[in-house]
Amino acid sequence: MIPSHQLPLVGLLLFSLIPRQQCEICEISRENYTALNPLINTMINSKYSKGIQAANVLLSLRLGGILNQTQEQKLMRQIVRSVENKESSLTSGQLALSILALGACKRPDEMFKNYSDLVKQLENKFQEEIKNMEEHDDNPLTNYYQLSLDVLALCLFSGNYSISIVATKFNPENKNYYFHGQFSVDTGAMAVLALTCVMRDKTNSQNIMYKQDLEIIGGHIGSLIRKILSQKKEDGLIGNIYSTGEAMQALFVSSHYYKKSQWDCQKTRNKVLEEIPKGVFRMPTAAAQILPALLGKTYLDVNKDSPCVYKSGAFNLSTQEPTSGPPAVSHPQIQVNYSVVINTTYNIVVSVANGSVFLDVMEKAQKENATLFSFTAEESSWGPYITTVQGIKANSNERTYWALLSNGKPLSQGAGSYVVHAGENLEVRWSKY
Ligand code: CBY
Repeated sequence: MIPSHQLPLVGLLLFSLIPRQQCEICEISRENYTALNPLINTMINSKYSKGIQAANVLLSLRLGGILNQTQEQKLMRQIVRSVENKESSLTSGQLALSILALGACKRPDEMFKNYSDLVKQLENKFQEEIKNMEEHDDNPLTNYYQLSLDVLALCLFSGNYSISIVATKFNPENKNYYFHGQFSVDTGAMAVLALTCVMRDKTNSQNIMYKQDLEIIGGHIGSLIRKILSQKKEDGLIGNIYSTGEAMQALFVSSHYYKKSQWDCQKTRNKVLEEIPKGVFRMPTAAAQILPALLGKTYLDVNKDSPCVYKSGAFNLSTQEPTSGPPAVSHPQIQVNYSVVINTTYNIVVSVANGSVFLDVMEKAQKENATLFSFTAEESSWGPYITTVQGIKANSNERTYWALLSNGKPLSQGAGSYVVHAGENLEVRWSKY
């Protein structure tokens, strides 16, 4: 007889014994691999100014076993340079992603051996995130997407972290899962991957202290999966096109938390495949975040102890610049309205070349009136992130940022990639998430 209070734990143990094949994974078949060529070529042929972009790309290509050793070495060197560069201090999630990428598999001529050093650094950065939350009204230094990456990397690379802190902080009702009150699918999906790693890692542990926390964490995963599924769209996407890959990964690793009838994996996959030729994934990070799911892989497949696989022969890799890109900038000029909204609205009409992006409009406006339209941007893995306008700076302790809008609606692309249209009303608005 099992005492009733132990039943949830027994259930949890049984779940963890379910063989992985039962997971709902709908990777594309080998014959259809050519559909992935634009993604892979974008990743391989881009020039990475930032190590963090290279980390996203290396992780993705390693999970797919796509690179040859020379290409891999080039990406590794860039990442190693960025983690060793003392001046550019990485955020916790950037370091976590670098660890995942560098350690995703074991190479015979391992060129980077100081994992344990990096993992120690990550333990400290994770602690700083938690400390900041305690001191600043539950706001981390970065965000919950990055805290999830932290837990995931610590879990996969045998770092130290407190399970009870994970159980408390990752409660799905925590405000950090939401922007403007809207559940962030990207964030929830990354948290599911991290929490699932913790569950798998600790379920067989003899430590009785973990029991209660693991039950709580299991509850969090269930609830996050429900929230992710509630963001399913008619066309199969989950959240938007850029969150769908990570949502798929989360659903792959947690298939016993939902019924088969609740998610049509093929429909989601086919919609994503339809979008590839349209150039939707022409940013290397966008390509890197969608690829693993299409190959049936997840970040939980990162295995620091198994050798790297190189099967680039299965793909048609070109060394040319990716062809699908924004429409070639042609001469005709177009006019757009641009405004900065704080409490007052500052308007200007600017003309830019057809095919220009949001950032070009901001630069043109700044040139015409440096007082009203001055701004600064920082390079992120998704391209430029606008940090200040008129000297007013985004601040994560206050949850403030500069939102980008077109005709009153928030954009789902950043300033460096959104292509503007004639007559459009573009806006940067001082906002709180
Ligand atoms: N990555 C991160 O730290 C970012 C996590 C993330 C959830 C991310 C989306 C998802 C991802 N896969 O990386 C995220 N965005 C966050 C957390 C945020 C907030 C950052 C605040 C903080 N303290 O860290 C914030 C402020 C709410 C935010 N994103 C703002 C914006 C707008 C940026 C405007 C600017 N000032 O430059 C913008 C453009 C939305 C808007 N209309 O204002 C925006 N984000 C977008 C569009 C996106 C998507 C990018 C898609 C694309 N093709 O460019 C996104 C993928 C992402 C990056 N944001 Co945020 C979400 C989506 O659409 N699915 C970890 C690090 C190691 O790389």
